Amino acid sequence: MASYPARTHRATASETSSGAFWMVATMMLGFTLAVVGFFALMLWADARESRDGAAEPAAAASAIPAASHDHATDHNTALPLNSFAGVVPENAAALAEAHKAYDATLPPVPAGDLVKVQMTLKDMVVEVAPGVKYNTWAFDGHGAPGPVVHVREGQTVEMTLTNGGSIPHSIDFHAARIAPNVAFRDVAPGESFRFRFTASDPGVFMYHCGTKPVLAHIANGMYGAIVVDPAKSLPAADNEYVLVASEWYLNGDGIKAPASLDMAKARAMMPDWTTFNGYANQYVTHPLTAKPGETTRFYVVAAGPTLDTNFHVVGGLLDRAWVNADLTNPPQNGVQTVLVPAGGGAVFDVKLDKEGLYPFVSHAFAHVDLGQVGLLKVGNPTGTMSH
Ligand SMILES: [Cu+2]
Repeated sequence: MASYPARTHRATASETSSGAFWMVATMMLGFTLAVVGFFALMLWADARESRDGAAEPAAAASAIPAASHDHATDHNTALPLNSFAGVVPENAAALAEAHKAYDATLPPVPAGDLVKVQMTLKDMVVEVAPGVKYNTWAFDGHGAPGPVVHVREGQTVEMTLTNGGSIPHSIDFHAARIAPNVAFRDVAPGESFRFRFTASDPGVFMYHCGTKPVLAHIANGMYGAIVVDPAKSLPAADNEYVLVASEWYLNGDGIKAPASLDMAKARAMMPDWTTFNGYANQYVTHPLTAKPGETTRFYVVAAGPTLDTNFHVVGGLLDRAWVNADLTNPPQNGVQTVLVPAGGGAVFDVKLDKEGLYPFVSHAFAHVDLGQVGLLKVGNPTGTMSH
């Protein structure tokens, strides 16, 4: 049997001198790096100073109304960014009470094989929170979101888009299988454009303006939901509500004068308000309703423009969850929170047997803090919700 004695290593004269060489070389290299590092630091400080200097005209530019493309394509993202989160006038509670909440009720499906949808775009001021005004580019003069479109699988949608705004816009339906360069093309101000698509896939889908920069067009309120019922009906639900989640990026508090888009904050994903159906906390003041034991169906779209929504009902479970709004497969059952990605949707059934106030939220709690919370009022409970 062969044996393998342990090998020891003894430095030879030539190895010793080469070791000394490497030691000196390493020291030299270290010194060089220190010098280069120092100069790099100086250059960085210099660049930072000149960038800070450039921030002033950029801040002035942010006062330009949202309808300006120059502002939307301004790539300044200098920090710090001013937050207007939670800034409301003193009479906010009264204003919230007086606000007419966006009707979340799912409208009925029109009869016939062809569903004609007509929207006229309009530049308009809306409120995104009590007393907080914002310059939107709105689909169909509704503010944001645009109207809910409700069709059945197999129906044809004929969309007529009239641009009553001041810059080009378009409409992109996620429910459509269609060449976008044709159907989702820009429509110039004063012009109309019509296209058709067949609603071949059931679910709840986002629609939005797809004109560049899309971030600015969606952030300015150009989004909505289309619900496509499956040909084979879902289990019956007693109440059906549509919630479009989105976030707002303001260049001012919007109290004295309407705010416009702060593109730097949109890029930095630093919203001032996050909402269901365009207005912070509106269903806290004006809750959605159900009776004890009823099944309530939520069609949820996360319009973004960038942030997801983590849908959750406090005090309940999502009894049925059609994740990603895939209505062709069985739902998941009894789940707590489901991610609705930006640009995506999901359908949830919630059955609540006990009378009470049940908050529905994005469980990413910064969103709740910024306004993405509502209440489902089951029965006629007494008292208020403490959180
Ligand atoms: Cu647009």
